[in-house]
Amino acid sequence: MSDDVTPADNKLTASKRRWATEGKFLTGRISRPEADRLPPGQHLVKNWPVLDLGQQPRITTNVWKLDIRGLVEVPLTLDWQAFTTMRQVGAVSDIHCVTSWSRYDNSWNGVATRDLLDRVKPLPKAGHVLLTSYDGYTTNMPLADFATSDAILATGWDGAPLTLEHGGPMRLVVPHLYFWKSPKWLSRIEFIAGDIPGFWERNGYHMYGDPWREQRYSDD
Ligand SMILES: Nc1nc2c(c(=O)[nH]1)N[C@H]1C(S)=C(S)[C@@H](COP(=O)(O)O)O[C@H]1N2
Ligand SMILES: [Mo]
Repeated sequence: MSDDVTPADNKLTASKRRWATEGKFLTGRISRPEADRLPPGQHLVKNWPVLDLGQQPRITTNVWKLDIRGLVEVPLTLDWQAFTTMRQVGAVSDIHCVTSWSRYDNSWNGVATRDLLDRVKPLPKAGHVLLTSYDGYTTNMPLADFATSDAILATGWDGAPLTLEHGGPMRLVVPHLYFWKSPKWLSRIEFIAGDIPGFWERNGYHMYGDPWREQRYSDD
């Protein structure tokens, strides 16, 4: 009997530790009744609006690369072949845009941020990530948020390759933050110690951007 208990306990302890780490930085990740699925001030749309700085960089997969730099043990540059041969996962999540639309049940596929983190091994002093895209867009977030279990480096949506207008060939999706924190056409992930504001964060948006606390603008 006790032989069965010990491994199970270890597994449970590991899970609990992981849940505690995730929960530490997050609100809105506890399960909610369906009626509370829409964050305050949001309305539901069925279409999928396109929002960006107006320039959609056309990066073909033969020249595409992703740079992972900064406070990591193993800096990496991945080309399309190397990236798409990493373990592929699916994730279904809701989109909440700061301009007040939300879209439910988006089905993504790609590489889990956790699998990337396992490869590059962030150093203990890495507290945040600064993300840069092929159109010059930048955004920032705590490492703990980048590392959530449903955050995905997405190459597909709804069973098809992600379209250019929505960030193809690859975008990040971090569903528990407003959608401006999900950079399209991602090209670089830099691990940094302290938080550095990205494009919208320097232009009046909130540094963190939790839809459940309506963290839309920086003076909130
Ligand atoms: N590279 C890049 N990523 C970006 C943006 C951008 O301008 N450039 N806009 C952000 C904003 S404000 C939103 S709401 C979403 C929109 O994504 P969508 O066009 O796929 O709906 O992308 C985010 N990621
Ligand atoms: Mo947005």
